[in-house]
Amino acid sequence: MFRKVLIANRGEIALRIINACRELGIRTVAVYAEPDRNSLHVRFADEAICIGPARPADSYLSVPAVISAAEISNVDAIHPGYGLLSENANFAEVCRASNIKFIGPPPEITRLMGEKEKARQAMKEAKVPILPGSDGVLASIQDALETAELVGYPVILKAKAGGGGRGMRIVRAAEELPNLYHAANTEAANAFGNGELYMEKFIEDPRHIEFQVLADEHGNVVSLFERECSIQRRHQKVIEEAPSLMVTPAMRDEIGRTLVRCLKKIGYQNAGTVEFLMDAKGHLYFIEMNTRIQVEHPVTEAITGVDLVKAQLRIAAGEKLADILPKKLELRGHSIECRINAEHPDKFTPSAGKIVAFNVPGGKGVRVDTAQYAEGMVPPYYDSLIAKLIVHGDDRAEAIAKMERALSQFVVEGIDTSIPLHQQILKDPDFREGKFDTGFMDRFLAKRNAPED
Ligand code: MV4
Repeated sequence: MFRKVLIANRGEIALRIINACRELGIRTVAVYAEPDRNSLHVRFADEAICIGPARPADSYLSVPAVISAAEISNVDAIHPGYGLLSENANFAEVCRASNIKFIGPPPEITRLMGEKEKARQAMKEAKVPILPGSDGVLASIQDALETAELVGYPVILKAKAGGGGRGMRIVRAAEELPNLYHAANTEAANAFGNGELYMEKFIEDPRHIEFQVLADEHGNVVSLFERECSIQRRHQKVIEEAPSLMVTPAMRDEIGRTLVRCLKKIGYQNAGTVEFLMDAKGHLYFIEMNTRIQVEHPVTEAITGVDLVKAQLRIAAGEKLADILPKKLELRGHSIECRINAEHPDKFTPSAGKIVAFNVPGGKGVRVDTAQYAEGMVPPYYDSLIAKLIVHGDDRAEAIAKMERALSQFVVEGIDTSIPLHQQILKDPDFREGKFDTGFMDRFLAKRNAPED
């Protein structure tokens, strides 16, 4: 096992990784930007190194700053968490060249999955269901028009180098296509330095369902079932749960087996998430793969009992899945996560400043992942996520009841938070009945903000 690991992240995920290392007997090195000097990840790591000023490009996103800290502290490995450098293949390559283990897949795999159209073709070859669309990138507007005729409108143009909703255009008719192609092409070229586009059949208001996988460095792969993340606003997830109400045991098994076969073939390593869209008929289609630990990983931990961050560390240290996981993975109960953001619950404006009161709920089946505390500061420079509230019940109804109880006991004073928003969503009849898709938040906010009576 590693002797010492550097955590190239901040906030709740940095603390989450420190906790896993501590329990495995691994020493930890935190890195931090100046505004984070009083953060808990700095306090609870064995060592902490300031790597620069507030601006992420000059601190948490700076490859030289992070690598220098790793060299100075003489670590064996770096855990990147999520966001920041976690899906930067160049960073993983620099780690390799510096003889530091990057805790994640090899850079070649990260690069493959970052090229969305290549990932799509790799999944297609392994019989993972994909949406009808282009074979490879589109060569021209003419090519796009011909492909769209074959696929049938509406279609969606996506950037090969994109992901997460940036640089996409929905095309509903041929006459709109040239302008939208141009717009997507220009936007992608500016945002990602690569304007190449591909096309898929557009699914109206899909559900977003993702499968968690683990792969060791000896060719073994397992599926840890799915999470449903359809409660999103502007591509930011708000509430996640596991399992999905819409995935039957037969589908879970079928997709799981197919992914295991596919990822063995690709040579995948460490933790990963395979994203699917579900159409109104309940069919699942691959859209992209994330090569990192995700924010919502705790709902999978709740229903499987597996510590995914410990698994990442043990896999990266060369252990086999058979020695890490229980003999038979079983899905138990139902888990829900609410993302608590430092933002106004109605206006969604960010809310930075000093937290004056902070009470975290507890009790059976309640977990809070946070690096915040009373008198702590929420700096204005970073992501607004300040805590994740995760519950685990015997079934979905119990999970909802637990979440409502826990939210009512979660006190954050001094800044605005999304706690009241979560309380409103949990009361919504469609949410409670599981009748939702990625259009839920827009409908919910329209109802809430302009009630008929
Ligand atoms: C789609 C789609 C409909 N059809 N692709 C948005 C983020 C990126 N990961 C993929 N996205 C979408 N791709 C096809 N062919 C609709 C979305 C989409 C979406 C997907 C998941 C969760 C929320 C979403 C919100 C709007 C659009």
